[in-house]
Amino acid sequence: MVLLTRRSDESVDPLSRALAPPKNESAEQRAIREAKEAEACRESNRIDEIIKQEKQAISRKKAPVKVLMLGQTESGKSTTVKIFQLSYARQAWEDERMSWRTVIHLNLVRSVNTILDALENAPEIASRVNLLRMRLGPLRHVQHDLETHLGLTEGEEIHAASEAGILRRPAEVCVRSRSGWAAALGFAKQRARNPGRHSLAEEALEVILKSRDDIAALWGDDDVRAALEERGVRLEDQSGFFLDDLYRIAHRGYEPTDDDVVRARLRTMGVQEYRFLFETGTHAGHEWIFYDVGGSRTHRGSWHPYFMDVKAIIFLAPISVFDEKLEGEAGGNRLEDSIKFWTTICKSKLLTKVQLILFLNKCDILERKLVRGVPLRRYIPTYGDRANDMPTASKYLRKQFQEIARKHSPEPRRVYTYLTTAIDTRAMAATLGMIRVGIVNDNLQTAELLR
Ligand SMILES: Nc1nc2c(ncn2[C@@H]2O[C@H](COP(=O)(O)OP(=O)(O)OP(=O)(O)O)[C@@H](O)[C@H]2O)c(=O)[nH]1
Ligand SMILES: [Mg+2]
Repeated sequence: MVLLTRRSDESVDPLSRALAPPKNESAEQRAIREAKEAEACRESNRIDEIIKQEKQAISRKKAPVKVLMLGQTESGKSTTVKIFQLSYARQAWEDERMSWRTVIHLNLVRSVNTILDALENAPEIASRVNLLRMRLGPLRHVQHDLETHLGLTEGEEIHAASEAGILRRPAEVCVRSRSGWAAALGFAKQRARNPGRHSLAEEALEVILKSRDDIAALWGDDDVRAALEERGVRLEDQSGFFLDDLYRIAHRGYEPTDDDVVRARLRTMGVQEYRFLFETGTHAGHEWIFYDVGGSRTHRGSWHPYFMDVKAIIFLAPISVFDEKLEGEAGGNRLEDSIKFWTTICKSKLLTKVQLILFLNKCDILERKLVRGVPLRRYIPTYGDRANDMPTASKYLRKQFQEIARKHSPEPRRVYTYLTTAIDTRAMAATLGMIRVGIVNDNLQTAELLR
């Protein structure tokens, strides 16, 4: 019996014994001891919490933040990714700057060829304009040469890119590599190193330089402007419009500015991936991956695999397109197409946990159209007698998009909506800055409040 008792004493954990209250402890001593123990416990919990948060931060750092850009073609997806690059991957931006030169020259030539196309069946134009048209004929070849220089021949890509277009709109230059526009621009660089190919781009530039005054005369001609107006061709509102910067851009020493690069048009084909690694700041070491998809309807099927793993979707709906038709034979209203697409995304059960960010884009063009007096209600009868101005129209459209999300989402969810002009570099960078913090912290509500 004695032996058993002794064994039992020995089996007591030495730590517990050390922590056990002293024998003969007074009530006062006990109260002091318990208070100290409680304080120690609180401190320990606090340290545990800090360690847990640090662990979470580390694992968050390791897992890249994936963002999917969605929206119809020309909605501004690639432009938004460019602004992100401009803001947070400055080195890559600088490395690519000069490669955009050829794309911008091509954009310029494309605008001229659009005018020439529009004038083809314009018997009313004066003989001086006809003369200009003949003199500018070689720019058709220049377009082809620049497309070749950028790795686009008359193959499948061009065919897919042109897809009829608005009337006989010239084919757009496009990029279809998974590694983004860098690949197409890299292709241009590679060709520049090859003397034979290099001369192709240089020769194209020489023709543009020789045609400069004729281009200026064509674009400045009142009859030409009237003919374009009559045919509903508004080049200023089209992508990659550089005619107003002709003498600055058509120049041997031309270096694209940040704004030029943002405004340059390079159509996306397929799905491209852009990786950004933050080098400094609170998010140093953090990697972001943007999936930028080609928005034309023929490409929408290829997006699904990218839905799975993304933290956020930035959906761009260009709200200026209320009076525009879809490209190609499908026809239909472009705003309606955007709304249908938005509805599909809101309905998706796969995406209920993904943060949805909506950019109602191209507000600058919308405002210009409304100021010109293009009536919104002609295209959207439910707009009724509301004022045909920017504050009323943007509020109305915002409400419609939000209402779709409310009605069609499988679960109640918050959609973070912004009125944007993606080519307004500064404002867009500020918006993306807020969103970036919101996405990382799963707290877009704060980002919204910061507006
Ligand atoms: N005026 C104006 N132009 C814009 C705006 N956002 C984009 N653009 C221009 O519109 C054109 C098309 O933009 P992108 O970003 O290439 O469009 P996208 O959605 O990537 O198009 P796809 O690659 O065909 O799917 C570019 O020339 C942009 O500079 C905007 O808010 N206002
Ligand atoms: Mg694109």
